[in-house]
Amino acid sequence: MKHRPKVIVTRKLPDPIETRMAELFDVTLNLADTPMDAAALKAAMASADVLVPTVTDDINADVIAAAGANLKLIANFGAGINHVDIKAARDKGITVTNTPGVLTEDTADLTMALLLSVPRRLFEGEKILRSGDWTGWTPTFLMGRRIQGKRLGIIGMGRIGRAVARRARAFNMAVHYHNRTQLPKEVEGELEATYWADLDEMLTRMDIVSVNCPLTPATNRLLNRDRLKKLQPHAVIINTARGEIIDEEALADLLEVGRIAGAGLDVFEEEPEINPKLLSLDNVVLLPHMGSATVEARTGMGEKVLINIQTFVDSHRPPDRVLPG
Ligand code: 8YV
Repeated sequence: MKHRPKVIVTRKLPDPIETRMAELFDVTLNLADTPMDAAALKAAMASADVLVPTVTDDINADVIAAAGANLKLIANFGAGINHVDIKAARDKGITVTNTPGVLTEDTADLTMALLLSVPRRLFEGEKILRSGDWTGWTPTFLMGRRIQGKRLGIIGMGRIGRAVARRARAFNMAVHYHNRTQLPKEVEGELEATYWADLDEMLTRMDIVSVNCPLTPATNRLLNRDRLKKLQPHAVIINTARGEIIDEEALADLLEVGRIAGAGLDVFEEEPEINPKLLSLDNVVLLPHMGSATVEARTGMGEKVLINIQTFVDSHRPPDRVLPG
């Protein structure tokens, strides 16, 4: 690849990252931050050497087919790469990279924030206070549920799942997990985590469930209506991974009738659309996909994008190469 590759960035990135990109590459930035539609993405793929997309860009097989002969790298800004057709990219000889590791702790923090907010009814309290309806302390006002001693079932024990487990141990929760593969015994021991090979069995026993796995064909709607019904009525579900992993309509139905006690959601099936049923419920806390929204994480993600592009330009293997699953 040429020394100063033509790089097209689909969204506005943190200023220091954009400045460094301009120093290193022949870069086209999106300072207005207007989302690019399929036609704009195809035009970018046709003319660039490197595309830097985000979760808001659907880099499907059709968009990849529009790639010009020079397009050799898709350097995603973000860890999740479910919005990129990795196989289509590989078939066309395009390398795909992502930005894992630098957003782990912040996403785990946000998971814990939701995990605390829902059982302790923080947003209901906030709402009442701001609406001027608070008439003062009473012994039975806004009673929630204790966190300590509860069973947390983590679905997906990668970097983020493990970071959530460490935090949960500090809150004296009992950590359980379901994962494609069981963790090495020493890691399990360190996290004091109990493995469930069978997700259904784990779900029936948990007080709180946290979704921390990537979205793949295998995890799409992993928590379908039948599985959600396996949860105990007092259970709370937290999702900071991808909306598509849960059947959102089924979740909203079950929350509405009190068949599931509560939910804390940072991600949704049709972002930025939110199921209106969810919006009307008091037992859910909803956030606008902000798990990695810290200056530190977003800068770290940008730095990873820079390193991935530069190593690729220098004919080395980029550190965060994603392989087709
Ligand atoms: C990012 C995320 O904000 O990294 C991910 O997978 O979901 C978020 O942290 C987003 O993906 C940026 O593209």
